[in-house]
Amino acid sequence: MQITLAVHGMTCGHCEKAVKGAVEELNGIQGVEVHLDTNKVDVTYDDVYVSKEQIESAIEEQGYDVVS
Ligand SMILES: [Cu+2]
Repeated sequence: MQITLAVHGMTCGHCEKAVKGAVEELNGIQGVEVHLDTNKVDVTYDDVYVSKEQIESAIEEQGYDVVS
């Protein structure tokens, strides 16, 4: 599975690391790419192990808003 999430509130390299790290800690994540310029996060994952909802929650727990 490959999804692109729109995430509000990411402004710098620290935010990028926080989001990337939180998502990478989940099971079944194959790749995470954060695009600060477009506020997008690309996630590649195996949906046997992790759901889109869990990925969104992990990002929100870091204090960022997932808007799509
Ligand atoms: Cu930041």
